[in-house]
Amino acid sequence: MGDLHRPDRITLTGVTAYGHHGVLASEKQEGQEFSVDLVLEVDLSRAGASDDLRHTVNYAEVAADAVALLEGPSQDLIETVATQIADAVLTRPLVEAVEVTLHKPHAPVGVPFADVTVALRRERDVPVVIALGANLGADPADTLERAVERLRAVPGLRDVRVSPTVETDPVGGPEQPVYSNAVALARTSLAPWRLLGALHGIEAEFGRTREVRWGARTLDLDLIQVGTPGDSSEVVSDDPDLTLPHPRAHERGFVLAPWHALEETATLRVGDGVVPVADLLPAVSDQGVRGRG
Ligand code: A4P
Ligand code: MG
Repeated sequence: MGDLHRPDRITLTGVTAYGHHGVLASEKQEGQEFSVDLVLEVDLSRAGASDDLRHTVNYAEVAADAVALLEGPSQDLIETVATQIADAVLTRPLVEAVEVTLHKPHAPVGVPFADVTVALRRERDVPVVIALGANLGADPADTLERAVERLRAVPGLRDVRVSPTVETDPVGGPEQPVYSNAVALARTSLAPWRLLGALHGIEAEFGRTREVRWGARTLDLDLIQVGTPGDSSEVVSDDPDLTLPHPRAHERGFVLAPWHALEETATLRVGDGVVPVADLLPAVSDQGVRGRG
């Protein structure tokens, strides 16, 4: 989304269904027509370049979700139904915000009128886990501190909290210096792909170049997990450009130990299961993760 104030949008108007929402018994029994307009704020740059449906939001699925709620269990208030529709739309990871306008043109108003609507906008708000690593430059631990300041400045990323920094022996790759590692937790409205773009931007600011996989680096920022494992906010992806949860996090002490130090109750998806991070620690205890003096 080039312009923060003019995000890319998908608009769907006049999605209509017969429902039974209303305070009056007659409304609940007989029902009436409802319709909904949706404005989805979605980053369309990747889909625009790839022409791949997986890189955008399928508006047919969104329309079906809205119809299911319009036709679904009777609510007294259209405010409730509009909120339910917003929440359902926001479970799609590419949607950063949604505006819902719900029309009830046959409401029992008692005077001639054309339409009544409620309109609301809701933003995506999910937890994220970001791993930081550095083993080049004058002071890798200082690099991590400055990187956290940059994370705090990313629009759409809030409540950034950071673990103590640990010193860790390198895992994999060629022979290379000891790492400083830390883990940050935050909440975000950003789609995972856009958050990864922001992380790559910060890596570049710190002079990161990509030559050797698993090789030494001034700064590495990895997305470990998006959403809460096991609930509707969780994002699972096998896209090689953005795999979630991070495919190696569960076996890496340099991620698990600082994460657990920050969030004792943390959980991580491993395959089909959701596992407390605490339970993964014993298997990585020989990886050489040390607190700093
Ligand atoms: N990518 C896919 N999924 C993700 C994700 N969840 N988060 C893609 C971030 N990137 C993801 O990453 C390569 C590509 O992975 C990216 O283009 C992205 O689209 P990279 O950061 O360029 O390369 P990398 O860091 O060398 O690879 P990777 O796979 O991130 O490596 P790891 O597994 O993170 O290992 N030892 C210690 N002690 N401490 C460390 O921090 N880090 C590594 C890197 C190795 N050994 C280490 C440490
Ligand atoms: Mg990386």
